Amino acid sequence: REIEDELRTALQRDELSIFFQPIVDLETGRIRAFEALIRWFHPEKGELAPDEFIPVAEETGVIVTLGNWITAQAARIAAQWPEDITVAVNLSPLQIRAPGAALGIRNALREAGLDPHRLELEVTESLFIEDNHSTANFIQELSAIGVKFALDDFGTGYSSLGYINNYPFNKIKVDRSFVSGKNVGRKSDAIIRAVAEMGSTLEMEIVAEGLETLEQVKAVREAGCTLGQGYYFSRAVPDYLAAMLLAQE
Ligand code: G
Ligand code: G
Ligand code: MN
Ligand code: NA
Repeated sequence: REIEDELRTALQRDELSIFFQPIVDLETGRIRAFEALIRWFHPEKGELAPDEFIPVAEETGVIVTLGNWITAQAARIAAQWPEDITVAVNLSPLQIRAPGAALGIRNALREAGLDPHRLELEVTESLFIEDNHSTANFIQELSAIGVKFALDDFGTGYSSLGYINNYPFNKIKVDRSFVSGKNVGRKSDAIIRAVAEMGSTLEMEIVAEGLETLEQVKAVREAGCTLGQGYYFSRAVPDYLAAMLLAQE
């Protein structure tokens, strides 16, 4: 596959870069974290969205090398931010199941000099469909040194409460389909409220994703979400702009 070969060389050619989208405290309006989101600036095709190449990277196994690079870069940049700001990195199931996955993360942290508490790994429910030892070990080993875990895209997969019961998530990210779009209404609002209620009891932060309007921000804050993310606050921006946003706080 053409895109596969290109992806292998994209790293060496410096075509990939990491953007950062703020995650905002809905009470204070202050930035609490940034989610790292990969971008590929292809010399001929222009900007490629992760949806166009992450699946290829997963199928071909390139995701392991790519993922290690992303975590290392994100950690290096986050190490320059104030100490109370964390960085969230998305992990593919395949990356987590690969041999030495936890070691790769630990090395990235050590090389960047980033406190493990300042790294949050975002995983989706699809990770647990194949419930195996390597997943459980990965999560246990890293949470033992302080790395945080967030359950991403919550509500789009199996949404089993068993995952929340069995794993040490400190955050749940409610999928943006509950916040915007044609299926938003009384039902989605009640679901967000229920998740937020659970979050407050279990001392988990609840992030509302995909916030695009002030109306949505008010609604999810009222429903009990503690954090928000979306174009209303900011798109994902290059690292120098992330630093500027922090300087303005
Ligand atoms: O960045 P959006 O901007 O387009 O991202 C689209 C999808 O790609 C999201 O589901 C997101 O989780 C995923 N994604 C973005 N960056 C990364 C990354 O660094 N690693 C992995 N595994 N997925 C990513
Ligand atoms: O699956 P994950 O949550 O990691 O993906 C984040 C994706 O959501 C990225 O593609 C990011 O660019 C996108 N995103 C972030 N904020 C918004 C928003 O306010 N509206 C929409 N439509 N997409 C958003
Ligand atoms: Mn995510
Ligand atoms: Na998400």
